[in-house]
Amino acid sequence: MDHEAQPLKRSQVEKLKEESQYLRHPLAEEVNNDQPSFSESAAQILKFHGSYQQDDRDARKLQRASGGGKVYFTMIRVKVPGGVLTAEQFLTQLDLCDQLGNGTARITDRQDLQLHGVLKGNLRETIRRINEVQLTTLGACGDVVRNVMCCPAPLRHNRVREQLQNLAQEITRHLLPRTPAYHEIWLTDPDTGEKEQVTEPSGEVAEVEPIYGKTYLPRKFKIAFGLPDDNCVDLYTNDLGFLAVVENGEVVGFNVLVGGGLGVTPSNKNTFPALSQPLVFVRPAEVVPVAEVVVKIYRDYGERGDRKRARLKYLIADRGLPWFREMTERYLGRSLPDPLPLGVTEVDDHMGWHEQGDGRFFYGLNLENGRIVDRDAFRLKSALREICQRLHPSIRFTPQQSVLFCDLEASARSEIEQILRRYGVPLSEEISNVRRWSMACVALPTCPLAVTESERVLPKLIDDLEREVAKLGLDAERFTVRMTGCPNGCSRPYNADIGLVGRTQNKYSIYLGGRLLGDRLAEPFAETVPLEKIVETLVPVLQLFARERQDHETFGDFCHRVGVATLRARLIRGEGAAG
Ligand code: SRM
Ligand code: SF4
Repeated sequence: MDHEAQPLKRSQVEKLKEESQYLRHPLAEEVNNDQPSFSESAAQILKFHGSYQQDDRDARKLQRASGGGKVYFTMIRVKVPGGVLTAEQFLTQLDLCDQLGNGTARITDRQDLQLHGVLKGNLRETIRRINEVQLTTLGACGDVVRNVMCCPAPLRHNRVREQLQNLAQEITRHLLPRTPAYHEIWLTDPDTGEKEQVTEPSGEVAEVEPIYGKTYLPRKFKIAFGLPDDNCVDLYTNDLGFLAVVENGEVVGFNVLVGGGLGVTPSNKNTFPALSQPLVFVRPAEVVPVAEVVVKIYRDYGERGDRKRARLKYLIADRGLPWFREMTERYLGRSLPDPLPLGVTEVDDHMGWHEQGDGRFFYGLNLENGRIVDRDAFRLKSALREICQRLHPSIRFTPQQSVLFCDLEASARSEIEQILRRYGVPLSEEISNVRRWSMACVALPTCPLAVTESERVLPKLIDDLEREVAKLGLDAERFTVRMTGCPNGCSRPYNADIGLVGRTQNKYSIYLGGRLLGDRLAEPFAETVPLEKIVETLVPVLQLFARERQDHETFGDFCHRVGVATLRARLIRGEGAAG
């Protein structure tokens, strides 16, 4: 490590990581005690093992009134690289959410699966059973490489998707934390004494975590593989993106993009959302070594004193892209060619019925905000269970919180449709475009950082919005509506056509001018709009769009062309409503 890379000031989390002995202490001591919750230090280390300690924020008031404290539980994030899993693996997760969780699961917008409401006493069994079916939670959270995203569509008319998936799986394996602590804590029986046979790792960093070192990364790190004609992974929001260059049905290389990230801390004016920028071009064989190098530069030079400014995007903003390229080439030991002039032209959410190109079919089912639940007549969880049990499809999770049932015979179509109808689940084809392209983050009641609602209120907002959109004859339009319960940006609102960012209780900032392609940041249009006023604030903009759009112009492109500030000024003057 270069001497100028040595961090001067270190945050408390940095000290915890160092003292944890490769993510072991004090978690290992607390897992099996009879306390209902973890200490703050152990909860911090627990994140690296794929789990967050939370409490039910709806219940807080009641508990306070009855003189009780918070009732703690955990959320467990199961890592699913590229969103690929088997029906049996999926079924196991559905069993776990019923048997040891709160009866719901959630497909995330990074193709993972979350189990919610797992009590501390059930954590070991849950993680053990996840591992029993060859899935892991290791590194699903924490300051490491998170789930690697990749287009999930099983399109087999050429090798492109398979090549991307293979690389996503390879990078995942290569950059997985290697600490034995995970196995020791979750997968070793504490009663058999087998645990004692596991030796404490020596102080030799190279032996335990050759890539991460003993303090891991300064912050989370996100990687995705995308295609110019299908940016379904929202490539530009990742710390590191690989944009495929395709020739004659083969991936011949990638533009390497660096420095995407969306989290904002409004009290810190020095934080901002950023889209990644092209750095170099690499051949497929160089993807893994270059990813390792980028991770190592970030490890060595990323901010370790202030966690709010620790993401790669700030290192690149502070030092500049030329510096980052020079470092990449220095760490790699050779120079790399310039990136090709390449952008993205399309996004496919892969919903509905498709031929795979190998005689089989896949069906993309849109799950509203990824939440898997049985609620009254809407019995999505039961429907998913029955589809998996009867048809044994391969499963893929999408970066839009939805699911693909893959490798099906043509005859499966009517069976899937019948099952969905029987359980009151709308088919993707029956869902409006507005809903289909919407996403909400989790927010209340489990997310500790939420300042307001998101997942629980977006469906009703979409009901209202889809009516207005239909009235304007815009129902065939595709545009993204993404809502969060705080400015951290988990549903990626800052590059959406319409971004709704929770700012304080029941109030949201509205962002406009991003777009479905995901390659442009949105701009603030209105501040602290009450939830019930959001649709009426948007309608005049949609009216202007309906009247003034140019040929094939999308909503986001219209807002961007006219200018978000101009739109605001025109609406203040009362334009829009008068058709
Ligand atoms: Fe996120 C923190 C949920 C994708 C930016 N995110 C959280 C936590 C863990 C809250 C916490 O730290 O205690 C949320 C747990 C809620 C709960 O109760 O389950 C949470 N984030 C989610 C998920 C489940 C949202 C979803 O509806 O799908 C997504 C899980 C993805 C996964 O499987 O790994 C999720 N989060 C994202 C994304 C989008 C993406 O990665 O494509 C972003 C923006 C991109 C980025 O990273 O910049 C994102 N989450 C954040 C941030 C802001 C980070 C920053 O740089 O400032 C936080 C806060 C933090 O880390 O301190 C956060
Ligand atoms: Fe929680 Fe905020 Fe992320 Fe929503 S955006 S899940 S409220 S951290």
